[in-house]
Amino acid sequence: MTTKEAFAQEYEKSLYAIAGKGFEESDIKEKYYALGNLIKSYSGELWHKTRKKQNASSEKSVYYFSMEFLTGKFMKKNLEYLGLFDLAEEFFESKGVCLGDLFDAEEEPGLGNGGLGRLAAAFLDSLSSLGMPGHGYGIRYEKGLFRQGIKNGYQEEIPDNWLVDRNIWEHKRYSEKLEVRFGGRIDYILKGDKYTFKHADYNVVYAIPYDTPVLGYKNQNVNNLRLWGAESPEDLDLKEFSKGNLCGAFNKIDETKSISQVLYPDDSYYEGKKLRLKQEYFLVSAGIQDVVRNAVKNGIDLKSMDEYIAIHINDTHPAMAIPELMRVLMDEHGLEWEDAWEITVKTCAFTNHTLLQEAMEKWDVNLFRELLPRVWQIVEEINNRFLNKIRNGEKAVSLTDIEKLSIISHNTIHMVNLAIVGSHSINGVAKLHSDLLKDRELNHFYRIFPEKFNNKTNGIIHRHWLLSANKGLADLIRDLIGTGFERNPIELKKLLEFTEDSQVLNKVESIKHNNKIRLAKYIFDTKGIKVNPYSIFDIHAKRIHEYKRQFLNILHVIYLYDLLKNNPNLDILPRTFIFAGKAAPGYYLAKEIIKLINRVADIVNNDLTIKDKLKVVFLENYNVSLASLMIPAANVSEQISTTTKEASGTSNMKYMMNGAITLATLDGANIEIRDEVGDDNIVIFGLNDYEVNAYYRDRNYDPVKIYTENKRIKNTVDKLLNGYLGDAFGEFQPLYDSLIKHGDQFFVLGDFDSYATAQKRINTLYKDSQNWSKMSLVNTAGSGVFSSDYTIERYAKEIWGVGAPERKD
Ligand code: 26W
Repeated sequence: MTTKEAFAQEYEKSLYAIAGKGFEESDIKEKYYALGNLIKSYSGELWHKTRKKQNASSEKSVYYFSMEFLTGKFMKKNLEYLGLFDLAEEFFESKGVCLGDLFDAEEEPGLGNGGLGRLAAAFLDSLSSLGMPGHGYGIRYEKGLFRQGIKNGYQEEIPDNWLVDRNIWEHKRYSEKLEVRFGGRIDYILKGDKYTFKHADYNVVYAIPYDTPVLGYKNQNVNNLRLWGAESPEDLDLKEFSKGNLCGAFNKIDETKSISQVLYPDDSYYEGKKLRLKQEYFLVSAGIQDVVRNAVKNGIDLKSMDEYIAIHINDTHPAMAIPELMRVLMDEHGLEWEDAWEITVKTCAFTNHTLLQEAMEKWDVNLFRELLPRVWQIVEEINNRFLNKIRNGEKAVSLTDIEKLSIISHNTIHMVNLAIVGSHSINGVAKLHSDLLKDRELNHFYRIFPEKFNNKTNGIIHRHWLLSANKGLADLIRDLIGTGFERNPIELKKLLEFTEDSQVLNKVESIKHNNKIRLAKYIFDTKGIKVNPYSIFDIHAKRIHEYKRQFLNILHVIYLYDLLKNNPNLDILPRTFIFAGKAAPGYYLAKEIIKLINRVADIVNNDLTIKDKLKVVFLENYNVSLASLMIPAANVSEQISTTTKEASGTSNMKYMMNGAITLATLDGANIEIRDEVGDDNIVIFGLNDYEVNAYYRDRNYDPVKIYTENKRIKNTVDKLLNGYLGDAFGEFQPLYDSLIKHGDQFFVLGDFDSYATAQKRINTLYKDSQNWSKMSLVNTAGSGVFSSDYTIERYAKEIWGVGAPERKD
C-alpha cells in the first residue's frame, strides 16, 4: 500500500498536523495520535469508497443495534487489518521507539459489560471482514463502564474517563444530528377521515453521531460504527449565569448529557431505571430515524424496506426499535398500520442472550407512558392486536398462556415479549440455550410462532484471539498447515495430523510457556506477586456473578490450601489460580466474592509452609487488552457456571483456540466444545441440565443436608466463619448464608465434590506433558468452527437474507 520512505514522510507530516512537533520533541501520546491520524488517512479513503459502493448497490444492509460494543483498542488491529503492522514496527524500531508503547498509550473504550458487548464487536468485525454491508448503532458513553480498582481487597469503582483527552478514531458529524423526543402529550388531529397523532410539549435531546470506521481484514472494506452522544439544544442559561446561579445555568444541559454518560452494568441489581429507559429510547430513536433517513435518501421505497434493510436487536435492551420503526413509518411517512407492521416484522430480528429472569428487561407502565407517550400507544396497540389475533387464531391458548404472552401485564411492559412479537426471527446463542428457550422459558411463544425460533451459536474473532494475541502459536500453525486458516479457520483441523509429532508438541508447550512468562511478568509488575511459570495456570476471568461460580472455585482453593497445610508434601503440581472480572456496583454478593478471593490470595501467597505450591491472583480491571494477555497463557480454562445459566459463553471458545483445556459444566457452548474435541480433551463435571431442572421443579435440593453430611464440605465452608481466613466482623457471613440459609441457588455445594474430582484429574493429566500438549493442539484444531465469521454467515443466510460472498475453499 505504501513504501517505507513514503510512510516515514507521511508520518512526519501527520505529527506536524497533530502536534506541531517533530519526532524527537513529541511525547508518546502525540506519537500515538499522529500514527492514528495517519492510519485514518489510509482507511478514510477505503471508507469513502465502501460507502459509495454500498449506497449505489441494492445489496441488503444490516444495522446492529446494541447498548454495548466492546471493541477493544483500535491501533494495533487497524495496522494489522491494513497490512501495515510490520512496516510501522520497523519504522518505529529504527527510531528507537517500541510500537507497543504507542499501543499502551491508547485508552481502551469500556463500552460494554462482558460477552454481549464483545460479541457485538466481533460481529461488526466479521461483517466487515466478509465484505458485507453491516453497521453498528450504539451509545457513546463518556465514562463507559467503570475502571475497577482493588482497595483492601474490595472492588472500587473509578470513573473511566476514556474520552478525557481525544479519541482519534471517531468522527463527530454534528450536521447529521437528530432530535429525540421525551415526555409531552399526544394530540389527535382529524385529517379527512383519518386520525393522525401530533406529539406536543415534548423535551428535545439532540443525538449527535460519532462514527468510527470498522475495517475488514485486508479486504479494503470499511463499515461504520455509529455511536450517539446526547446534547442539549438549549444553551447556557445566561440569565441564571449572570445572577451567579452557576448550577442553575447548567442544569438542563447536564441533565440531557447524562443520557450518554455511563453504561449501566447488568442492572438486575442496580438502580437507575429511568435513565436507562431514556438511554434505550435515545439509541433506538436516533438509530431508526437514521436508518429510515438513509433509506429515503437512497431512493428506497419504504414499503419494500425489508428487501434492503435488516435491523438486528441485540438482546431486549433495544427492543423499542420495533415501536419506534412503527412510529416513524406511520407518523412521519404516512404508512397505514398494517403495512408498517408487516415491514417492521420482516425487517427486525432479535437475539436473546440470557435465561436469567432478572436480566430480562421490564418497564413500569407509568414510567414508560410518561416518558414515551407515543411509543406507549403503539406498544399498547401492538399488544391488543396480537392478543386478539391469538385469541381468534387456530391454536388453542389457555388463559395462563395469554398472560404469559401479553406484552403488558401487571402494570409492566415485558420487552422480551415485544421483541418476539415484532421480529421475524428469535435466536438463542448456543444449542442448549436455544433449546431451553423453545422448550421452557419461551415455550408459550414457541407454540405460537415455531418458525421464528432458531439457534445461532456465538463466535469469536480468530484474527484477534489467535493471529494477533498469540503470534507464537499462529506462526507455528502457518509453518505446519500454511496460511489458509487465516481466512478459513476451519482449516485448523489440519493440525490433527500433528498430534503424534513430539517435535510439534514440544513447540506447543514452549509457546505456551513463553506466554505464561509474559503474564507472570505482568502479574509481578502490577501486583508484586511472583508466580512460577512452570505451575499450572488456571484462569477464571469473566463478570463476577453467582451463576458463574467464582465462589465454587475459591472454596476449592481454600480446601486445597488446607490439604497442603496439613500435608506440605502432598502430591500436587504447583498451581496458580488467576481470577479477573468486574462486579456490578450494586451486586453485594459478587463484591463479597472478590473480597474473598483477595483475602485467600493474601493468606496463601504469604504462607511459606506450602512451598509455593499454590498462588492466587486477582487481576484488576478486566478488559479486552488484559484478556488478550491472559487467555494465551492459560493451561486451564474455568467454565464452571451452574448448568442452564450461561447462555453460551464466548471466552470458553477463546481459551480453546489458545490451547487451554476446558474445565467445564455441560452448560452453554461448553457442550459444543466437548462435541468438537471429544471427552478425552476436556474435563467435564457437575450437574447436567436435567438434574438442575429437576431440582428446580421438585424443589428438593438440600444444601444443608450436603453441608452436614459431607465432612470436607463442612470443613471448607466453616472456614468462612471460624476465623481461619482472619476475618473480622463476620465479613463472609453473607456468602456463608447464601449457601446455608438461602438455599444455595447455584448448587455450589451440590457440585463441590464433582469439581474437586475434576480438578484432581487436571492435576493427573498435566503430569503427562506430551499428552497435555496433544490435548492442547486438539483444542486449537477444533476451535475454527467457533470463528464469528461462520456465525455471521449463518445470520446472513438464515436471518437477514443477506448474500454472503461465496467462500473459495
Ligand atoms: C438488563 C440489563 C443487562 C445488561 C447486560 C442484563 C444483563 C447483561 C449481560 C451483561 C448480558 C451478557 O453479557 N450476556 C452474555 O451474552 C453472551 C453473548 O451472547 C453470552 O455468551 C453469555 O453467556 C451471556 O451471559
